[in-house]
Amino acid sequence: MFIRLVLGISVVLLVVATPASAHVVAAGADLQLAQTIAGSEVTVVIRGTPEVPGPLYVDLIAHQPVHDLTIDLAVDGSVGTVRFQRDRPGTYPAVLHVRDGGPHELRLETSAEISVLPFRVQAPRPATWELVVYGGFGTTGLLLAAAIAAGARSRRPTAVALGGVGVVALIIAATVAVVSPHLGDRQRDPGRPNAQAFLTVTPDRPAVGEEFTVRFDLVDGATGQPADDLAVHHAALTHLVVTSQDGGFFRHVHPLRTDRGRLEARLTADRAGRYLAHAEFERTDAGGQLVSGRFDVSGPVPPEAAHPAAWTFPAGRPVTVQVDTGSTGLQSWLGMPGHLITRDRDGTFLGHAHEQSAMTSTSDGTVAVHGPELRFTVSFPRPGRYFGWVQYAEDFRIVTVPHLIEVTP
Ligand SMILES: [Cu+2]
Repeated sequence: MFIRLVLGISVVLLVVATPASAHVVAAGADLQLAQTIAGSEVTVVIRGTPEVPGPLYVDLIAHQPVHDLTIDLAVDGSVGTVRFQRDRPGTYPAVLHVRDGGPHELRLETSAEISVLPFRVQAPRPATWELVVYGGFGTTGLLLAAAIAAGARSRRPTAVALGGVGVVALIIAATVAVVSPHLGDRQRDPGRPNAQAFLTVTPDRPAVGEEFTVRFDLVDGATGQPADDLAVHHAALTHLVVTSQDGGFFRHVHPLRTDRGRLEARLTADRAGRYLAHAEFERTDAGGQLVSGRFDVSGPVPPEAAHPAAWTFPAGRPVTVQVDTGSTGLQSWLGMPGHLITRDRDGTFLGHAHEQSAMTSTSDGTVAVHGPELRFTVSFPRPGRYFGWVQYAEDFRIVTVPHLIEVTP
């Protein structure tokens, strides 16, 4: 009977426990999301909120090029405004207000663009299991003290009854204490399929120098509904890499979520020809995905793209390359000191490596990036010519250095 009671309480707790989410904003745990807004790389930092209802601190970290731009923010009906100033990169703070814990949406709006970012506020109150554990141990202590007192007065039946109830409380508290580390874990859903991605480019054949929109619509392959459950993956909902086939054009941007399952970025091409769009994202509980599409840009045929530095590697073997940035003031971008994106000539292969060794977390929670060298370990499955782009942040500017990579048999 006691065991049934204990199991019953455990089941109830499993049902009421809040599922873990990749978008959780809790006290002391900030959420970082990269967004490309009006051509600027912006890191949206939603600070862990100390209490609900209470203030929600949102920082927009703008990277160069920064233009004069007004961004309206809204959450839970509270609004704020941030005004970027031309050539003034850095942190632009805003204070909003949240009424309660649970799922929320942060809306960012400019005169031309809208993005809606889902996140979850974890209310900083004790979890149910904590109340049961502490309550159970507290009750045990009181009851056992009472039992001892009754025993001392030779009231044996009372002592036995109090002691028995005390033992039950102890069992419940101990059981919950043992299982509680697992209560917050969401059951992994192995059946969730990859999203199907549909690329739309508007206009469908952009011209050189003309702004166009790249849109990926993500659809759940099983239900046909928008796949709108993206986890935060390397500090963004989606990483979009758009390159020209000849490697001369490269943009790594972070599309806006303009609708359920819809991600959009605006770009301007500088050369005609075939282009490739690769999007990297991760559905919650479904693992990472890389999807791609192609489109053409019209205009005069450009001269062959120049890739100044060249590396030569053997195929099929990991190699570590060292890049000297010449800077000791590197900043973390997308949670890493450096990124190396690689692509083969026809675009069927896209690789993304990170430099992590140059970064350390300091005791106050900030990230220190050492320089000036960045190291990347990469391997290429097949021989051939590849393009590589090293990216890092310095003085709130994203630096991109193209490389040509010859992979030998
Ligand atoms: Cu990215």
